Amino acid sequence: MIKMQVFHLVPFIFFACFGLFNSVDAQQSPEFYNYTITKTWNNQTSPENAMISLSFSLERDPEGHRSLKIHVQAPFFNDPVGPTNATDEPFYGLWDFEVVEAFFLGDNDEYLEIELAPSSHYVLLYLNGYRNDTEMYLPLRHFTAKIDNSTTPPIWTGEAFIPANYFPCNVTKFNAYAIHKSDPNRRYMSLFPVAEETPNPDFHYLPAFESAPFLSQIVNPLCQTYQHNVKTTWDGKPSPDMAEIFISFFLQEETLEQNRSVLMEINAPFFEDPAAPDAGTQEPFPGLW
Ligand SMILES: *[C@@H]1O[C@H](CO)[C@@H](O)[C@H](O)[C@H]1NC(C)=O
Ligand SMILES: *[C@@H]1O[C@H](CO)[C@@H](O)[C@H](O)[C@H]1NC(C)=O
Ligand SMILES: *[C@@H]1O[C@H](CO)[C@@H](O)[C@H](O)[C@H]1NC(C)=O
Ligand SMILES: *[C@@H]1O[C@H](CO)[C@@H](O)[C@H](O)[C@H]1NC(C)=O
Ligand SMILES: *[C@@H]1O[C@H](CO)[C@@H](O)[C@H](O)[C@H]1NC(C)=O
Ligand SMILES: *[C@@H]1O[C@H](CO)[C@@H](O)[C@H](O)[C@H]1NC(C)=O
Ligand SMILES: CC(=O)N[C@H]1CO[C@H](CO)[C@@H](O)[C@@H]1O
Repeated sequence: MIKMQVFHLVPFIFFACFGLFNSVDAQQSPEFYNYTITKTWNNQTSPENAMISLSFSLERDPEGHRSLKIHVQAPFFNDPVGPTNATDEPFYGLWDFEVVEAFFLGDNDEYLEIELAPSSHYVLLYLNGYRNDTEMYLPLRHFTAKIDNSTTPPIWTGEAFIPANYFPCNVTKFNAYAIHKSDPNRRYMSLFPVAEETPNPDFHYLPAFESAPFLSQIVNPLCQTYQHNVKTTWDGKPSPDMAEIFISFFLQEETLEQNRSVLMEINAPFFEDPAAPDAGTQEPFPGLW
């Protein structure tokens, strides 16, 4: 009888996993979602007539990880001059330099803050509620920036792949920004600005964020769960013990440390009948059924 239940479960788990991987592997040619920042944070025309173009597309990074690709094109002020620190590590405090930023808001006021600089520095923060940093050093493996001094004004372009598993669940709104020049001419620009009479710039002001159709395509695989419960015997009859077994699958995207896998979580009544085998748990146990 116990063996029957095992046979019943094995194909079920197999098909569930098969479905998960299939849905993830579908890759379409990318569509671009383009935006241009032209206003200051409080809805004024930029004194420099600065235009910052952002283009988003859902693409896999060079290592095959699902990502949001961000392409930036912006005037290069070289004011303030960028930092000289190494560019392969997050630069906490990059907002004090020349930067272009994008913030993505999801469930429970969780949001991802992305800052990219012409000097190839970056910083990515994850926040849980208004200005509540919970991650400040998220690594970005694929970001390149280029400066072109041959144009007037000079421009910089940048291309970053933001891993899908960095985003909050249910990304519904976003905003984008640019900061350049030095005090007293420091400029704070916003894609979705606030009203003119607002006293101070605050890029974390979440009510200014707006929705966009592409945001629903940013799916963090860690947010996807598949739940099933088993409450019948192998032949479809109700369990004589009223037993109900809950099985959840969490699709894990590959990380730096781990290949892609399915996390399976089980919640079941514990009968202790028969008693557990008297053997170590470090090795597979043939005959567990
Ligand atoms: C959107 O941006 C992409 C990448 O920068 C560019 O190739 C494309 O021409 C832009 N599309 C439109 C309609 O401007
Ligand atoms: C940049 O380099 C300076 C000088 O070495 C150091 O004091 C500073 O902490 C570095 N900043 C960051 C954000 O790593
Ligand atoms: C900030 O985030 C932490 C960690 O997620 C959470 O426990 C805390 O309640 C948050 N604080 C506020 C003020 O939202
Ligand atoms: C562009 O000009 C700035 C100074 O204005 C200089 O620091 C930088 O190296 C130049 N970059 C290139 C690619 O020529
Ligand atoms: C910004 O200005 C435009 C008109 O130029 C207006 O339609 C819009 O409502 C303003 N936005 C805010 C947030 O005040
Ligand atoms: C991930 O997969 C690669 C290629 O199959 C393998 O070489 C590597 O050992 C795996 N890493 C882990 C942590 O399982
Ligand atoms: C409101 C909403 O869209 N909720 C969704 C959030 O994300 C989870 C996991 O992807 C979905 O199951 C919810 O429907």
